[in-house]
Amino acid sequence: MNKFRFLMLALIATTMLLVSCNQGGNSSNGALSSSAAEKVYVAPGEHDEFYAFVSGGFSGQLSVYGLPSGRLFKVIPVFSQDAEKAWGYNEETKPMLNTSHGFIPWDDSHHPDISQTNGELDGRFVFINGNNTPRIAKIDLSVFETTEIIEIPNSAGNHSSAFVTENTEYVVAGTRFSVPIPQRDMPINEYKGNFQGSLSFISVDPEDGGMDLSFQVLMPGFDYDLAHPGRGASHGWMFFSTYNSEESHSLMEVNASQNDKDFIAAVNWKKAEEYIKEGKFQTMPANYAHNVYDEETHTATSTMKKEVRVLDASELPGLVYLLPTPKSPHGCDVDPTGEYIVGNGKLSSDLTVHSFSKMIQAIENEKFDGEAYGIPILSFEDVLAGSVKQAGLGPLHTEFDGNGNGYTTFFISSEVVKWKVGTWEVVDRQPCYYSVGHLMIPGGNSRKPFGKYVLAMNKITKDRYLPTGPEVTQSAQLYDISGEKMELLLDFPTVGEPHYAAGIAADLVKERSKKIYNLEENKHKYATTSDANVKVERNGNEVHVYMTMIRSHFNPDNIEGIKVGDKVYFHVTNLEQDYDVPHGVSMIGANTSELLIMPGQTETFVWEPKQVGVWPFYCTDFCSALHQEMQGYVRVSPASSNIELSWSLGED
Ligand code: K7E
Ligand code: CUA
Repeated sequence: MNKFRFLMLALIATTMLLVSCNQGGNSSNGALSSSAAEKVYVAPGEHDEFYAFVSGGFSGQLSVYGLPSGRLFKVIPVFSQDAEKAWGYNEETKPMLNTSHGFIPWDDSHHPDISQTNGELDGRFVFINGNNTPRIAKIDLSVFETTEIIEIPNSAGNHSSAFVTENTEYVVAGTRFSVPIPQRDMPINEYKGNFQGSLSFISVDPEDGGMDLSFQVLMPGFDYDLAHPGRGASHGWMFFSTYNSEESHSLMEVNASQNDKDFIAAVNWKKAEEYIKEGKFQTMPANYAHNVYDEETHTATSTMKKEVRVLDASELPGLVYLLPTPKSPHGCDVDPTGEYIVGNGKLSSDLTVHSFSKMIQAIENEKFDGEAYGIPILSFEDVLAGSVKQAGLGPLHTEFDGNGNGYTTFFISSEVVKWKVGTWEVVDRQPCYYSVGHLMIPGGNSRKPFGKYVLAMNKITKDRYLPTGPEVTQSAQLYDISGEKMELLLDFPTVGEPHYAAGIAADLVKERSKKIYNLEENKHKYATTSDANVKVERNGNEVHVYMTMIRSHFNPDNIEGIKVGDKVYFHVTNLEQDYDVPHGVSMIGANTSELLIMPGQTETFVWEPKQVGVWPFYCTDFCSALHQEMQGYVRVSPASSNIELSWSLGED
């Protein structure tokens, strides 16, 4: 260790000691030992060991942090417009937010999941759900940008998603709210027996990652809450937790808590593929958007799809089985071997663990305990592997470390509880500050968790940070889980409300991270890849400016002949071919955001000048010593004027 680093650590350690003295030296007050400080200290210029992709909840975005430091690297815009990156503001990305309801500039994103090959994280894509206007987005980890969004028809509250299968054959999206399928005008109190759920299987092309809604499984009118894929022996199955098996439609906190047990629905998607092949599906008319961002044209297109293949679970034997699971389960988690499926009953103090091999036996021996709308209910005792008894209050989610331990969050008793897979005994517990929801172990949803840290994501922080008015930050807490006992290392604030997160060893991602866009490969319709092609064209009252930017000027930087009432499109190409040299551009009075344009990329904003005058534009990203000189003027004349269109750079 060099001297500087030693001094820093000593300083941090002293600060920690002071903090602990102030708070009475009680670990429940947040004091940390100097060894904890050392474990999260990543020296300036050094890299973190893991990426953590943390959902933004009601922010609609996905944040990228480093672990163990908790440093925030980027907020990737997904479902919400983001003026910082012009997402949903520039002409190129507006189509990404198109839906059957029109342009929807916001969503609620909960569950990121990283693509897998042979059950291990491969670091190519992150998928994440939009709950509110049902959508699945794909983020390409070579550019850390959202490159595809597909809307989900016949769905409402797309919550049990986006979870990938062992070879990323599918991304799965289950509806939380059941609705009339197809949608129609009908009385709400006729819900029971008439409303339905749908579980969507979106195929992912093994070559280019392209998504396609392959088929949907039509289900009874329950609420489908969470999902996780089978792996190993259970590969080919997908497990969904359900609540509201009562099929109630009002005062749900009472009416949907009547049944002693709801279900985990086990869906055999390999069987579904057979039924599809045999033509046992129904083609339903639908209307949903499929939005794709093309990296060569730097432009998104939105296509409306008109039908979907539907399999009816009530009519197709062997497609779905229901595993009784106590007390309105929320989390539905599968261990790294694929044998155990954990249901976390929100109103139970025990965790229910089902056995996949017992489930298969029970199916073979027809150990059924009735049926729901033609779907067999398996007998509880015949699928039960065991239960973790009296582990805490309000269990929500479970992850695994790959060393035979499960970790479950308890919202009400506000803690993470560690237990042994197989013996079901509780071996450790650590408090969370406060009211923890999801937790994440890097690689936790795979055959091979990295098993070094667990990240707990908390709903309430109260006194943990400086107050910031009525709204205080949500936060994550990092625990070292490499020993027998968990050790709290770090609190850090998060953007929006973190629900689930996905973590991966940085080495699996960083080598593939793109540095620039190659100018020669730029196929944008309005790209200007050399200064020789700079121009301004008028077509009626539509004006197209073909502009370039390079340190430290725009070309052209003087434009005349624009008139009030014109619609001016600025198509701006960044000619730089160096890493980390974006330029920005913004125009006074433009009813949109700035553009932040990466080297080799073209982006477009529209300006509709309303006032006569000479109006400036400028670079918004401090790009060079002469960044402040990176500016220009547009002369706007009255609508009736006949000043000729002209443009220039460096002329008197
Ligand atoms: Cu927040 Cu996964 Cu939407 Cu549980 S869910 S906490
Ligand atoms: Cu270009 Cu600042």
